[in-house]
Amino acid sequence: MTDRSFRFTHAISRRPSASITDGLRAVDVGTPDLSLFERHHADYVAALRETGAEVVLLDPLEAYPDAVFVEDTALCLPEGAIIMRPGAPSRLGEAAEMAPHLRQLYREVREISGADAYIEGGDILTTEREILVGRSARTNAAGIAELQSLVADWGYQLREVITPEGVLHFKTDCSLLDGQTVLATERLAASGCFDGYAVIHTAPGEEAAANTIRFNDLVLMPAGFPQTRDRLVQAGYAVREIGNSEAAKLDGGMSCLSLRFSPGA
Ligand code: CIR
Repeated sequence: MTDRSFRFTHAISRRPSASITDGLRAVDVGTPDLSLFERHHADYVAALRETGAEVVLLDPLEAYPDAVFVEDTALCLPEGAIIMRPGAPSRLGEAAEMAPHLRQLYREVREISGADAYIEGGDILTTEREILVGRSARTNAAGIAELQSLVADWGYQLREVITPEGVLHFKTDCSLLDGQTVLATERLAASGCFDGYAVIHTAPGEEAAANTIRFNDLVLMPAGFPQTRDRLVQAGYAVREIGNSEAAKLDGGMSCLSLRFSPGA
């Protein structure tokens, strides 16, 4: 077994724009504060860089309030990148904004192009052995089918899983910790989608801690979830807590804020 599911040479992140106040949200729990969001984002990028990776930091995109959540625009695999078709109409144009940056780093970039195909990166979890894709309000059957056809010749077989009702993305409720271990909410793990993996559950009441990222030697997790943090530390992970209060107002977590990859690995 290799560890290519969590070892990365590169990441791409985008600074939040002033238009972040218009970002999508399921429930309005307050307007995000741009300067605090910028500070959290800077801490996040610094932590990625600390692991030795090259982080491409893109300028804010005022025209797209949710553009800071770059993860939804692409799926990055060692063999190439796939440009997504976000299911939120206000976010569709973000994918074309990301494509040129990936073309600079990858030899092969493919695109989801079907007019009725929708898929967002937040619904895709790539593990050591497979790619899990959750159907959701943002990701439909046509999007999943087109993704499958685009990655088949690279040797990938997708597994369709369920994004729990009322949860934005599949990865809102889970994240990969290493080649065989995931962090997941109990409500998601109960679906059986992680049978065969070791599962660490978020602590009761701390479901919002599930969206972390394993990035090289660090696990970045949102600050404010001490019981889940302790579970990860006890399991031996090097945890870095990052302020996430402003992204959380827009249903965002750690994975949404970057694309992580090793082109040609
Ligand atoms: C949205 O609703 O699209 C954004 N406000 C949040 C996107 C979060 N992205 C992610 O979980 N991958």
